[in-house]
Amino acid sequence: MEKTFAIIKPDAFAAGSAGKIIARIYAEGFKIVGIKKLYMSKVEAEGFYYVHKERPFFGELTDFMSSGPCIVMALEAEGAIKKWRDLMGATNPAEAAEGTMRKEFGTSIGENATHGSDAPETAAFEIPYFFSGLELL
Ligand code: 3AN
Repeated sequence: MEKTFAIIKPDAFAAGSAGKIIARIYAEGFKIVGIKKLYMSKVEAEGFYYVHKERPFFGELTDFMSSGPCIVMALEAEGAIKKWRDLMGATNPAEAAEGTMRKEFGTSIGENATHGSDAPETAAFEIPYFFSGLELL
């Protein structure tokens, strides 16, 4: 079994879409091994997205991620990383396939409803950034 890290971003949380997204996560066969609501600070968002710090949208991205509460999750399934990336859809909601979370709940490339780890090394950084071992029992 593989674990991945997921976020229901501030746009989707504020829109009241968290319940629908979580229902879909269960329907696709993931186990939710960690889940909590939090309101990231700018500094916490910068630390989470440090790999993007040289990108032109870093300021916009970290402002948005610290603009309101979100839900962070650790998801478990066979091939969880790819499975959740597939369910999320393309980064730009306009290019995301029908039935994906970003198509359904995202509004722009920045405000795209969900986040998911893109590789095992990323998940290995992202899960413990937000969860202690005790929270994943
Ligand atoms: P993904 O989340 O699909 O792996 P990345 O890693 O390219 O996408 O980008 C990380 C996050 O940065 C995206 N989820 C998105 O919210 C934001 N982002 C990416 N490209 C842009 C952009 N051109 N303008 C604003 N935000 C962006």
